[in-house]
Amino acid sequence: MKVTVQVAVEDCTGCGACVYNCPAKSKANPEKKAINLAPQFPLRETEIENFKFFLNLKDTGSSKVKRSSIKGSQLMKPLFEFSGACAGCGETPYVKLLSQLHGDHMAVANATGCSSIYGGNLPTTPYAKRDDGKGPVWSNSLFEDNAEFGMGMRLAYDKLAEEAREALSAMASSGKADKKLAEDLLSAKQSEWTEIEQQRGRVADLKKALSSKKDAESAKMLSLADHLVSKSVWILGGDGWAYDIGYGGLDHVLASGKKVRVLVMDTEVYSNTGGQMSKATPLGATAQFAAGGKTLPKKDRGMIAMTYGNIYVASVAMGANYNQVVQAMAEAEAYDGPAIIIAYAHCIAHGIDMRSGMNEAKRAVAAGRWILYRFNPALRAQGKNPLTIDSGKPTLALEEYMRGENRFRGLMNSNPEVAQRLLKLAEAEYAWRMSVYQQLAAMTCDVGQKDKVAAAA
Ligand SMILES: Cc1ncc(C[n+]2csc(CCOP(=O)(O)OP(=O)(O)O)c2C)c(N)n1
Ligand code: SF4
Ligand code: SF4
Repeated sequence: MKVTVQVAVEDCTGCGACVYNCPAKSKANPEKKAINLAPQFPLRETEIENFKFFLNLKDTGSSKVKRSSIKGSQLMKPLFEFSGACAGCGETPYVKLLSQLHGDHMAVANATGCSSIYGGNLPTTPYAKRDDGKGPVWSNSLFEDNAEFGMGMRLAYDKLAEEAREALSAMASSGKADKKLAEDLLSAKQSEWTEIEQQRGRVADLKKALSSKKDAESAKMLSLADHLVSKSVWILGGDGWAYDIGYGGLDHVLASGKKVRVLVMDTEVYSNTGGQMSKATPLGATAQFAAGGKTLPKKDRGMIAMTYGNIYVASVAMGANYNQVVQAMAEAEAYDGPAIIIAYAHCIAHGIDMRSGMNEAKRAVAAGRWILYRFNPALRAQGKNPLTIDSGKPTLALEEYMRGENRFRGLMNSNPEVAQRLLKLAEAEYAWRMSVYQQLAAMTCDVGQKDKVAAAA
């Protein structure tokens, strides 16, 4: 397969991330890559035309690719584009990927924070739609109640789907709707995106049949028909929301057992208000309100969610393992219950060269500071250990990693004694945390659940 990457040159922020991360170098001149930065003029003139041509290409991606793979997902049209985030932001790649995987039937509840600002720079929006008009719906709620806001969306969708199903059953029984079509609509599996597309086809058939009818029952069914297609509610926000201000509500919503998915973009500070310390700020980092370096460890948000046992939990870092992020987003979507993904997101507040943000994520994982894992309760029911650790043993000294980011290095320069003490505490903390996770992942989990779960079904 041949692929062309077409840059929307008028919207390129010049962040340089694509060039930095591009693995394809010219043999003759390693400085030259498959994608390179150059002054906008005169390139802009020709590239505007090329981009117009690109936009007019028919989108054939969805039927031919395996969406839940790295390559397949990247051939899907992003339904999140041209946001107002900082150049090279570490949050937006997660939202873009999510929109490629599930955007066509996704409803987003967005906590206030950077993601609500770049995600809702009204009157424009970076959220987009497919050629057939399908795309994410999005709304923003308060910093302190966004999980509850998403839960409200879930309950509303569930209620509308229930009403639609009841109305269709009644019409099929009274002969006002085609029995076979109604049966297919009511029994359709919709866990795979291909199944969702098939259901859309059936809904279109139903709507066509109803459109010529004038009675009130048909009109009601017509207004409810789209709710026969399953909707995926994704609750998005930053660490300030998920670890601190919205924590109680988020815990409540996760404990409800409802099918909601949560994506925490963890920049480890309150980014949107200038980088204040949150409970996600790592030990030894400086931030606003932690000018002398944070002396306490990062809250383990994922571990808290795992203690419930029935919540899908993943910890991911795109720059360290792209595949694992795609896998986690696909598994969270497929899981029949609540799910939370905690995603490492680099940010201008970290004091790094933003071109290299993906590499910083890789370094955080290599230093053992960020563990990649997936906890899938579906495995528990099979007597298997639900926890899979996706990152290996640390290969990078913590001190070396810390020297690479201003948020740690600042303290190393200004107060080396305190920095050394915090470094030792951090080394102990990460070794302990890794050991706990490894032991949990090695546990024997077959204690007869399989039979008990089967008996309860
Ligand atoms: C109750 C409340 N307190 C403070 C604010 C101001 N505020 C808006 S966004 C924000 C920071 C959000 O941080 P985080 O959740 O980590 O998201 P990020 O900006 O890092 O993506 C704050 C403090 C607010 N909107 N509501
Ligand atoms: S990654 Fe950055 S430099 Fe590359 S095309 Fe996108 S905005 Fe432009
Ligand atoms: S402040 Fe950080 S999280 Fe917010 S848009 Fe900028 S880089 Fe992204």
